[in-house]
Amino acid sequence: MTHHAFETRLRALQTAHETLLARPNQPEALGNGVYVRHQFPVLTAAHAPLAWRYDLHPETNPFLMERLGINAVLNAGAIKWRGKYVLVGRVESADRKSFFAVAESANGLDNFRFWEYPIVMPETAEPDTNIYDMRLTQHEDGWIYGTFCTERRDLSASDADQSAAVARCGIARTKDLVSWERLADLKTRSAQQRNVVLHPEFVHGQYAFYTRPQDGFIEAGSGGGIGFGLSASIEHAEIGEEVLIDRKRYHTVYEAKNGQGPTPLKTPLGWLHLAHGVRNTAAGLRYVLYLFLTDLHDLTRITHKPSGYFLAPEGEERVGDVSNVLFCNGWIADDDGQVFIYYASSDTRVHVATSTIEQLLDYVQHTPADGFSSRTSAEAIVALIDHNKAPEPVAPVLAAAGTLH
Ligand code: M1P
Repeated sequence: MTHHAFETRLRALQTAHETLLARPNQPEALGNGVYVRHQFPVLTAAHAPLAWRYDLHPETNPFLMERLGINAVLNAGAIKWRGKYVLVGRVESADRKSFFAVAESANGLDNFRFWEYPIVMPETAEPDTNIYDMRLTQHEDGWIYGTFCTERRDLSASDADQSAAVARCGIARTKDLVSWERLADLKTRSAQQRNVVLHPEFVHGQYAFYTRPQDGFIEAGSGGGIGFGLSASIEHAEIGEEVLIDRKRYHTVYEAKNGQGPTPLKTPLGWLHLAHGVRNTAAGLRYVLYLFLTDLHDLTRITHKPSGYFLAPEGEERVGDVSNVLFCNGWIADDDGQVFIYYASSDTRVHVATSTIEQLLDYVQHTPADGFSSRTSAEAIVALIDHNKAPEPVAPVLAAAGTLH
């Protein structure tokens, strides 16, 4: 390639990249009144800076070819930080390994730009093979914590089995999102853990964790659902007793397994949780997102849980490396009540949907709970039809169907 051709190709790459990053992200037209999706993903593999992927020197890369491919950007933790909307994305290289990288935007909707360098996470004495899905918690102790999955090969597996893995919860903390202090992995009685989230406040003077005990790497098995436990130490976090707060259940959207999403949001009515629920289908696992509310003082008590999903894969969200998946481990609530929900689709890209605390609380309070049968689903619709027929509806909509878990 001539010097001129190299320069022309470089300018074209830079223009395409800048056009992608700078494109405005419009809200969808109508929505469902609960949240508003936005037109474009906020982070994709193509958002990765050119300097991460290309050797930009004509002498060492005469064809200006991509040297290090990025496969996907997904499952991002989120935090409002120094006035910016900040995501810690799971960036997956072409070699399948994930790492974390910070991207920020001024408005939370578009123009997300990665910081110059990705995070090189310090390790424990037992090196990680793969790390992913960071939840960010601004804890009242003054630190920002990242809890994430650390995956290592299952050393008890035979040589023939190169897929067997052990998932544990890694913990790191920071004050600036640049320099991270790695702490010991969380210890629990479960063989494996994924989707572990640190609660932002002390509970009975201890650190509180949402957990997801599981028997195997993929199957939650007897793990049962989203758990909760306390640890006196964060440097050597260890949970003795795990209480199950949200169980998987037959013929629901969280029949096969579920997992806590981001750090719950404190509201006047309770702690608002976003979680993912998984069920099996002939086409494989389907991951959707759902909401529930727990008591402000008893964090193990669910007070409201709408039936079914809150957000499910739609349109292009349905297709990707692991199709039919929505996953969310980051949301941001602004002081004015605006909520930015950063969800990933099909393990490939990150999107944003916006709502408000007021709308989300209305949704969790007034959507009927699951009656766990076809009959109760039909009855909930009949109650709504009858309510809509009344000339002057005065009773709260759907009150007849009940809202308590
Ligand atoms: O592939 C879908 C998701 O699968 C896992 O989630 P869970 O532990 O609930 O099954 C995670 O690996 C997650 O990263 C991934 O998006």
